[in-house]
Amino acid sequence: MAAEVRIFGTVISTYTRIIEITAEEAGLSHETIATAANSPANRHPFGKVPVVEVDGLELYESVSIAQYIDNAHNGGALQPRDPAARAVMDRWIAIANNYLFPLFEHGLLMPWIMHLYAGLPLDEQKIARSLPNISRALAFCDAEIAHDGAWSAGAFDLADVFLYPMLRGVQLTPQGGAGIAQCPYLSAWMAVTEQRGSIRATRWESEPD
Ligand SMILES: N[C@@H](CCC(=O)N[C@@H](CS)C(=O)NCC(=O)O)C(=O)O
Repeated sequence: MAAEVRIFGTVISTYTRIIEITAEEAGLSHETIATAANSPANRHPFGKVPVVEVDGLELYESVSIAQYIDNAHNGGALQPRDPAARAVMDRWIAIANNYLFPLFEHGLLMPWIMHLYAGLPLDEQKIARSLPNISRALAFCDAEIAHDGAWSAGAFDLADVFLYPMLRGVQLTPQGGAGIAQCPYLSAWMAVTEQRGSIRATRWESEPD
């Protein structure tokens, strides 16, 4: 029988995992169909992944997909009802999508992915150029958690769903792992979050147990 959520995306993609986590949280079966971002098979109009089939709908853009799954199948449990808490969650998802992901992806993750999976030499100069900004971003997250809990102050919500895979990808690189280790509040949040069932169930193959 086909899974309830069909996710067309690359297997080690941050955004594919965001949707996998959301489906797990909603108790929906899901399968990921390997689809390269810029391939003819990909139906995203801007060549991104994932594209998702659920309830006879074809959805793209992860905020929209995650909110749909949570609203339609999880009673909105991953979205605070209180307007102020909702604004905090939305702000952190925007920070994750607009600032953190591009910084991490281009400056650190892609150089490592191209090295490990495409056999190219590691672009150490690009990483070195990006590290100061990445360190500042990690320190910002750490200070925000220390100050008022930031996105982690309330119950587990969509901000956690978006931020964990982004930060986990960073943590799995030598430079990112060292950077996060210097951020005690961020490290503590990661250690707690990685124990959650939906996070454990969606671990990348490359992740150690
Ligand atoms: N705005 C998109 C972003 C998705 C995205 O950037 N996905 C990455 C993979 S994690 C991608 O498609 N990268 C390929 C590329 O940019 O060419 C969403 O929210 O779904």
